[in-house]
Amino acid sequence: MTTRGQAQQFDKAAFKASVEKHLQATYGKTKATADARSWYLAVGRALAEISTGNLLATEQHVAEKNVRSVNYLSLEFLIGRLTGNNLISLGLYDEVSAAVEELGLNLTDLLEEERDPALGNGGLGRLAACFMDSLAAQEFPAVGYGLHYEYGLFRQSFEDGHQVETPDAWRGVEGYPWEVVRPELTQSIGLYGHVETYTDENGVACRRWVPGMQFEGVAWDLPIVGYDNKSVYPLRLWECRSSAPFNLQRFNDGDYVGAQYGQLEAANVTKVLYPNDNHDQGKSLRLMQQYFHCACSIADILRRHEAAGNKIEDLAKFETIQLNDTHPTIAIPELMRILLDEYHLGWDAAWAISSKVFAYTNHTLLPEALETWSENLIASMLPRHMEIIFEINHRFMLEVEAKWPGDNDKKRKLSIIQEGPQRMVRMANLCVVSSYAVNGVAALHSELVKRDLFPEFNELFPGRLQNVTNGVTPRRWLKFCNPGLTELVNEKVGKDWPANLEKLSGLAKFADDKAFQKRYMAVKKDNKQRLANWVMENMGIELDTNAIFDVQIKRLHEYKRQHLNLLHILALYHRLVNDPTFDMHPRVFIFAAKAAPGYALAKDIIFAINKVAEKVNNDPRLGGKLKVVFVPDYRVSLAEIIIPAADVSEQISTAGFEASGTGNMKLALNGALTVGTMDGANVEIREEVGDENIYIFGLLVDEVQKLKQEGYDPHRYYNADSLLRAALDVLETDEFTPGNPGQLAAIRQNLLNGGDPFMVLADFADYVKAQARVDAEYQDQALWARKAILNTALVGKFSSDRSIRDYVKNIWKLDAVKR
Ligand code: 26Y
Repeated sequence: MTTRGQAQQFDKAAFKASVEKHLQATYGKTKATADARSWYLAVGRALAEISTGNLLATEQHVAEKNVRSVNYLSLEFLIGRLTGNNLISLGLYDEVSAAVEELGLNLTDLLEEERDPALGNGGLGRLAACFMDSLAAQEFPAVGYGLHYEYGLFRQSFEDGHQVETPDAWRGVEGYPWEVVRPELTQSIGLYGHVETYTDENGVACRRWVPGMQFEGVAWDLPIVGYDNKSVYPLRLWECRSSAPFNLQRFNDGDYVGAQYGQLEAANVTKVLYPNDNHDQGKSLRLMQQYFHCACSIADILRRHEAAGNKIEDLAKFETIQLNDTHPTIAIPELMRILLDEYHLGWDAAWAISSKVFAYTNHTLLPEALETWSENLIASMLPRHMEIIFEINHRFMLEVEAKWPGDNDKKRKLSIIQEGPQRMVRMANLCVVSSYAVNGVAALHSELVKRDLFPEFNELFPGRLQNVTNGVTPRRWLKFCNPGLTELVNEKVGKDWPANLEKLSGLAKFADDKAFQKRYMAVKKDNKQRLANWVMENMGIELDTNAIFDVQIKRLHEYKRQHLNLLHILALYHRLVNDPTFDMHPRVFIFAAKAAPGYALAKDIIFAINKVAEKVNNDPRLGGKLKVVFVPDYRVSLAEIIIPAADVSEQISTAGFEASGTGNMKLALNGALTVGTMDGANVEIREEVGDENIYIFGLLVDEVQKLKQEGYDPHRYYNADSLLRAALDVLETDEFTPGNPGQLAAIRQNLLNGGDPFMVLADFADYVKAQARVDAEYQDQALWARKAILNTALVGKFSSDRSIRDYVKNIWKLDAVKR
């Protein structure tokens, strides 16, 4: 990795001195007492000094230019480790590597000391991180706004095959070296209380909120370092603290312990990331988190706007706010409240601003993931916001009446308020009504948003519903995680592909070049060896790098169908043991996934895969043909090892359920061939790489929907397919849980008697066929190499730089500001 034109000036002696200074002054260690962790911290701090300087300078530069910015609001930013990535963006990887070597250290080892900041669950949070990277790389002015959780996503281990969760104190005792606290940006945030009417100095009756509780929001900035440029943007994370050390009144009344309650409660607000992915639970503390996040962020946006000397009427000219799913929806009534009650604008003036500021990204069609909050909860926690939501809805209902006079079904369906024993606020409806743009995250998904989720909104607001296909940052997901392939690619297409991923298409002409194929496959083999070493060291399982490395890495969810993968493994196992005519190329099935702690079936699936792994990995009858590895504690830094080592990428969701997927893009970029359904971005990956370079199987969206309507019967498939029967029935035995039959039966129960909600059985036979094609074609190494090379070459579209340019052009309308 070499230095490029825009790279940071680097003074090695000064850098070493800075590291040694931090080792002592910041972390209290001498060279004699320092361990690897303290050295990593000191190196991190020394680097952060550079990026913080650039962050403050960029902030000032952007403010002086007074240009339009995007504010990306997200409850999750799954950024992963920053040190290695920032070194690449700064163009200092080799320089710092040499500098730390002179201190007697190895950079690769030091980087392993960093804990992953796991401030997100999965795809949605990781997308936010890739987007920040691409905004900075292309210098589109941006601020990321999130929460400074004390504990990130739980850490996962296995005990006798069962998932065990432990807290993730990602900052450690010493704090995270890359973050900088910004006390001057502190915000004061209210909750609860009541709304009152008062008369202003002009004799006008006004409404205002009198909160019953006050919190403080403290800003922590993480630097998002622009690749090959001098811009650094803030990822601003809010930490909740109690405003006063205690409630003075109660303290004076002698209630010392009660007086500290505020503090205890405030400490809870940003204590921990909710670990649910695509499943709404409606917990009141979560609403508190959402409001705290939005109130701090909106106040900070308005602070910047005013500091630049801009008028409030011009807010939409200078600021746009992207809502990452509905999680920050409460920002909408919060901005309206401030415009109405603090700036004293009339409703129409306030709405004219607000409705041009917000844009909303939808990430899911799953009904259980669409957020609703009870009116009672909102009214008690945020009484003024509830009034404003009612007013937005009232005016919207008039629009619906004008469009479809007398049609009460339409009103019921579109209303922001869902009627029932408990009235509920539909956050997605509030978003669509209040945003100037709404987008899905892949072409198919966006079509389904228009056709199935919001058809009437699409009629009412033509052009509002759009598509922006997701992408991933090529810096982290190729250049940083796959140095071997990076070197090959540099040689063939030049070194500017990390900022221009379409340039990878220049590789296509080498797809049939035998020498290139050999080198490409040699890189893959090295990467497989690196993963095999990791698995040996951490799990004690030996892997043969001649085997096909087949990976499924993503959250554990029924719709993602890890159990379909499992049934295929059971089918292979059954054949290897019982069918002497059956043979296959050795294959290693690699899983990594966390299950939401309350999601019983997801945990059952993890347990089943672990139990099958135990048996299969030690069964001498299989001659080492089949290995199953469930890697614990899936996280960004593990993905960085697994993805470059993958031959096969499992993207096997039921068609219509995976909005996009982004792991599919990372894996294809690193030369894994996709086995996938026509779902999410798989459809577009197929379009790019061509049908012969991907293994597509399974029902199409319309077939899934039709089958469901006609009455889907899983028994039909069970009765017709003896291999499927064998795979399912073995789950009732004690084959994998000796002495304890039935421990894996819940999965079979769900599929056969639970109605198989995600049509696993319907897709089983076609999946097995697709996998047989993988097996056959892998044996022809030249053919496989060609396909893998073409995958790397042809997925340039899936750079998050392109996604961001789509947002900029079609939604945000920003100009780049070069530093
Ligand atoms: C309501 C709450 C419990 C909730 C929390 C997290 C709901 C959803 C989520 C997370 C959703 C998520 O990660 N969605 C994924 O977003 C990716 C980025 O767009 C998509 O690639 C992926 O298909 C989608 O499942």
